[in-house]
Amino acid sequence: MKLPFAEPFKIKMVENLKRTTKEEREKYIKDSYYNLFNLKSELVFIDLLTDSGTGAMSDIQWSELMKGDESYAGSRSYYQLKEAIKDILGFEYFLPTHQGRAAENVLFSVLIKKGDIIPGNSHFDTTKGHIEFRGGKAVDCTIDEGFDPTLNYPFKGNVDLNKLERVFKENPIEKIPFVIVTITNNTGGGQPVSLENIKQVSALCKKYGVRLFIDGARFAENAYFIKEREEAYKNKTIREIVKELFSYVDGMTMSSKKDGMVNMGGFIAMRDPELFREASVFNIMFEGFVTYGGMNGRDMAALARGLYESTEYDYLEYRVKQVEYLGKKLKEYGVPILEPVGGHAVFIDAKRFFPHIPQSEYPAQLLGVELYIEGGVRGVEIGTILADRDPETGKERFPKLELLRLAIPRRVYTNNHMDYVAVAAANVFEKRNDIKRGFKIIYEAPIMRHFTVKLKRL
Ligand code: PLI
Repeated sequence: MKLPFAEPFKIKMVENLKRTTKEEREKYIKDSYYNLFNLKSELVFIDLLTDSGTGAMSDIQWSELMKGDESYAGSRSYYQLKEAIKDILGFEYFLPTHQGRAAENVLFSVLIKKGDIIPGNSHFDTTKGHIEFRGGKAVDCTIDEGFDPTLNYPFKGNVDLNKLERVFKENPIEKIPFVIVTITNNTGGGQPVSLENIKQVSALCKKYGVRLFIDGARFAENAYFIKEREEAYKNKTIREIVKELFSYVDGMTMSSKKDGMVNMGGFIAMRDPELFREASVFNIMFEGFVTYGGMNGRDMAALARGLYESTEYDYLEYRVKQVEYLGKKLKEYGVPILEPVGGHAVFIDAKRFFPHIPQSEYPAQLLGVELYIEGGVRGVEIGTILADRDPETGKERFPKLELLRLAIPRRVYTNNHMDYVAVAAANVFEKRNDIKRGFKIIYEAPIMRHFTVKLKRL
């Protein structure tokens, strides 16, 4: 018999979970104004809100914490991280930041002026927020295939070169400071970008003299998909793929809370010493001195090790296969999901789950609330609430995809947990026609409203 797949690690420490009843959860979520971000984590049984900063570190990473050097300037841990970034990603210069959005804040402070245009592939919400906060405009150039949740296409995160070139041609080129490609494309369903696409985007950017950056939060998962799905790279190692990919770009922003395998941290990495000097000024102002920038020495040491662990094939195979496993179970129960399944999360398609609920009543949020009540499982809405209002018109934006994301923390849950999640979702799906209405908003912030929104059942 062929040996079955098993996790390439064993568990050294456990964290107990608390069980609650359905009646209790109905009260908890009502008291939280139907906003899943307002729930205390101990009231959640399986927490799939995010894979960001929620992973389990390895024994070696924990031992790195003890070796961290907390010197204000010139910390040994900083140089350890600098070496790892050079070795794995190939960048000469880097600045640590306290997380990914802080990296965006620092880099965009250098590069974006009011009226600028920043093309990319479905910019993540903090990326779009930091662009719009500076009076810039994020233009989504994702391929059309990326917006069809039922289409099985291997690289749905790819940038459409025609759309990108149109942006270059239709605007004064000096208004386009850079292009940012997010790997994997989180907002679009954790979908990968092919190396061929990166190469072509890079060539187009060079032709027009526009810089190219990668939002690399999930670069290692993206590299796994390249190895599995892109013929030319099937015999390359993950690290060879990663090195080649970053060789085509000018720099990157990183939320180390994802493929950095740490609970907090981020960085900007780049090739250009002048950009490094300019960004250093903002890093010192917003984050901290250039050799710690908002990170503890020990966390930089754990991150250096995390970059090596996340680019190991065995780890990535386990990681992506667990996400696939949940997707397969949900499909078996008839729950409509976005396909193919992404690298870090399964996205349930709320438009097909609740076809009778209009986007103006937030069907993906409704699904999130019902799933919490059913099983104590917490996902996150990637839909109309997240899309915010148009900053110019003040009108709600109704995105093409209305999704509930079930993001799986790295090395945290077993496949028994995945079975539980799938049954909870199947139970909600069974009674979907008894759920007649969604929500209305009773409070919202002017930007990134999803974190603090208050809702009322209709
Ligand atoms: O949460 P931060 O500030 O460390 O990182 C921001 C960020 C940037 N880019 C991408 C692609 C992200 O996914 C991202 C954060 N993502 C979160 C929090 C998530 O739940 O997906």
